[in-house]
Amino acid sequence: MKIPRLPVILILTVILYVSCNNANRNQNAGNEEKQKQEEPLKVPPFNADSAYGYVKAQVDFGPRVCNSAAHEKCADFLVKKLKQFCPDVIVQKGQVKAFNGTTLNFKNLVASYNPGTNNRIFLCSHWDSRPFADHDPDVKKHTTPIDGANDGASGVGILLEIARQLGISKPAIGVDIIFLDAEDYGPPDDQKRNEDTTDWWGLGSQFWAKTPHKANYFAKYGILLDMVGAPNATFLEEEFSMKYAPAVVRNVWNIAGKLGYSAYFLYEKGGEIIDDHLYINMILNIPTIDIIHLVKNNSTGRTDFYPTWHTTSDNLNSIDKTTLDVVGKTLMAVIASEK
Ligand code: AHN
Ligand code: ZN
Repeated sequence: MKIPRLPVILILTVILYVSCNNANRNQNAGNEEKQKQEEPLKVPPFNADSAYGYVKAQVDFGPRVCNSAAHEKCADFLVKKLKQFCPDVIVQKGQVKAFNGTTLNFKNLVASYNPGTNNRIFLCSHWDSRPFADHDPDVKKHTTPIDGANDGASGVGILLEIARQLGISKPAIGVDIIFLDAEDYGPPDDQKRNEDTTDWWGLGSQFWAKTPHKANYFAKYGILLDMVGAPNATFLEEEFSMKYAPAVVRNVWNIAGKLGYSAYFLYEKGGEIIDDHLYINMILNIPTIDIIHLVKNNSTGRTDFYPTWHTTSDNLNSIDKTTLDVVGKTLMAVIASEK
C-alpha cells in the first residue's frame, strides 16, 4: 500500500509541535508553583524596639515576685497597657499555696480579640519573676530574687507588642493574649527533697486551666513563650509540646523557616519541661506548645536551659532585640495564617 508522504510528515510535525509546547507550559507552571512556595511570607508589622521597651518597663519595676510591691505595680501597668490595646480585658485574681506554705496572691490577665468566636487561638507567657537565684554561681545570691528579663519579661514584652499590633490591624480570628502568674515559685534546687511533687510550678496556669476566665472556654490551640529574648536563642522541639501538640509545633516551625528563622527554630528534639503548657494540655485539653530556649548538652545528652537561667545575670543585658523580632514576627505570621 502506498502511503502519501506529505500529509504524514505534516501530521507528525504538528504532533511534535503541540507536545513540545505542552511540555514547555508544564515546566513554566512548575516554575511558577516553585516560586510561589519560595516567595518569602508576608509578615504583618511587629516592632522589636517597642517589644524591648515593654521588657525594660517590666524589669524597671524590680523583681515581680508574688506578694511584692513590684508585682502589684507591674500588674497595674500590664492591665493598663492591655486595656489600651484591647476592649475586652479580664483580670483573674486568686490565691494559691506555694511549696513552702506561703499564700501567693496572683493575677492572670487575659485580653480577648473577637471574644465572640470559638475560631480562636491563645498566646501566653508568665509575668511573675523567680524569688530566688538558686542557680547563681555565687551561692550567697541563691536567695536573691531575679530580674527575670528573659525568664518572664521577654515573652510578655513580645506579647504586649503583639497586643498593640492586633489593636491596630484587628485579627481575622479570635486571639487571647494571656499573662499567667505564679509560674516561677517552684522549690529552690538546693532545698529539693525527694518527696517534693513537681506541681509547684505554673500555679497560675494550673488555676486558669481548672477555672478559665470564661465558662466553656475553647481555643483551637495555644502557644506559650518562655525565655524568648536571649541572643541567638535556640528553640528545640520540647517533648511535652511534641506529645500533646505535634501539628502545632510543625506549623509554627515551618512558618518560622519560611521567614528565614531556621537558625532559631531548630528541628531538634528537646527534653520534657514542666511549664505552664503542660497543665493546660493535661487539665484543659487544649493542644499547647512551649517555645522555650533550650540547649543540647552533648555530654549528658539531655537539654539544659540557657546559662543565666535562675541567676542574677538574667537581666536586661541578656536581652537581644533580634530574638524578640524573630519570635514576634513568627507569631504575627502564625496569626495571619489562620482563617
Ligand atoms: C522546672 O524546672 C521543673 N521547670 C521550669 C519551668 C520554668 C521555670 N520556666 C521558667 N522558669
Ligand atoms: Zn524560671
